[in-house]
Amino acid sequence: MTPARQSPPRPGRRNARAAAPAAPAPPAAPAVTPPAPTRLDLLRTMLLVRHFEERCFELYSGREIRGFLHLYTGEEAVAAGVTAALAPDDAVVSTYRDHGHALARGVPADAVMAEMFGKATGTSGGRGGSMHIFDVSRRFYGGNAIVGGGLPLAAGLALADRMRDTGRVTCCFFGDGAFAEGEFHETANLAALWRLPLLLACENNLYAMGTKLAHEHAVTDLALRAASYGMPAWSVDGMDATAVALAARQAVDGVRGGGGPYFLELRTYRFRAHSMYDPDRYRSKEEIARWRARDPVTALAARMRVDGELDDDALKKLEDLAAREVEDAVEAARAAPEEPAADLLRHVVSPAEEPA
Ligand SMILES: Cc1ncc(C[n+]2csc(CCOP(=O)(O)OP(=O)(O)O)c2C)c(N)n1
Ligand SMILES: [Mg+2]
Repeated sequence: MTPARQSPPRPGRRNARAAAPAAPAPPAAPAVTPPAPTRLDLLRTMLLVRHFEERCFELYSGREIRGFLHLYTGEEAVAAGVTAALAPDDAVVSTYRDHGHALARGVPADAVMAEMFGKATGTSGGRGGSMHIFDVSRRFYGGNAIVGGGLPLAAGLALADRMRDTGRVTCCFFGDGAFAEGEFHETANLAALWRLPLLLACENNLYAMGTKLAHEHAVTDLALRAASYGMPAWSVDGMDATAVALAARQAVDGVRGGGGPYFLELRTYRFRAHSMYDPDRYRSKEEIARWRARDPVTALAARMRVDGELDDDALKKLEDLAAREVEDAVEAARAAPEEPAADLLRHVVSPAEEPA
């Protein structure tokens, strides 16, 4: 059932006292969905994310990366498949588990790694760290430490695009835990009511920190519940990159075509603990092993082998390339400068208030 189209509110009168920064101009031509990715494209992206994440695990253990760290290992097919359906002009809003989304979106590994190290060359100048990867040039609007916090931001981006008729789509990643938050339900309702160009990409990895899906949700079929807001909603095997890419493409086409929001429940699993602080005592070794046996990277490589698209040598070359890119990023991050103390107040107070 599709709700009647309602008009979004008109922007209010501008507050004369607050000199708002000029909004970036909308694109000259409407955004167009890119061609479908090849399996090789998907594999390359997943390998880069896998190597990046596993290297971060080591660097954190060696105390070179500090602060919070939430790894994406096991969920790579989701980031690779969903971002492949997006045009460069589309927007992405992420979570605190954001490195995989950023890398798949094309944010350079160098800039992401430098952010992990807190260096000035990082995507947020080293001020954000792991949870705050941000790159406006790729319309990658973060990284957000608040569970569900990206959802209303994504609705705002989508509303702006709808009002300007740009043809652009905003994709918002969030978890099964965020689905339980008010932000999700308010965003879903308004997005459906206003027919916003929004793709809601729910990464259902079965846990919100140590809380199992069934301990948090009275009805665990998330697509069924999302559909009740009046939007197409599908459950997809999030361990299968080609299945994710296909579903994402269909959903993005539907959104771009003016169909309002679409919801994808991507059924996946994180192989590592919630964060580096989590002793991971709420899951059995057998459960983790069962999911690891469905590793999305090995699964895709195996299917490509069977179809004669990949052999051991080619896979080794791809692995080496991904490892090299990550290692170069680590070396560059180690050598990069920290922000000088003199810049401490930059972005904290308005330039007029900054001490000379
Ligand atoms: C509003 C809010 N409540 C609680 C937290 C603490 N917290 C951090 S991560 C998390 C679990 C979120 O799980 P989910 O949305 O499923 O994402 P996942 O970590 O599984 O990717 C919680 C409760 C927070 N950061 N923000
Ligand atoms: Mg979760």
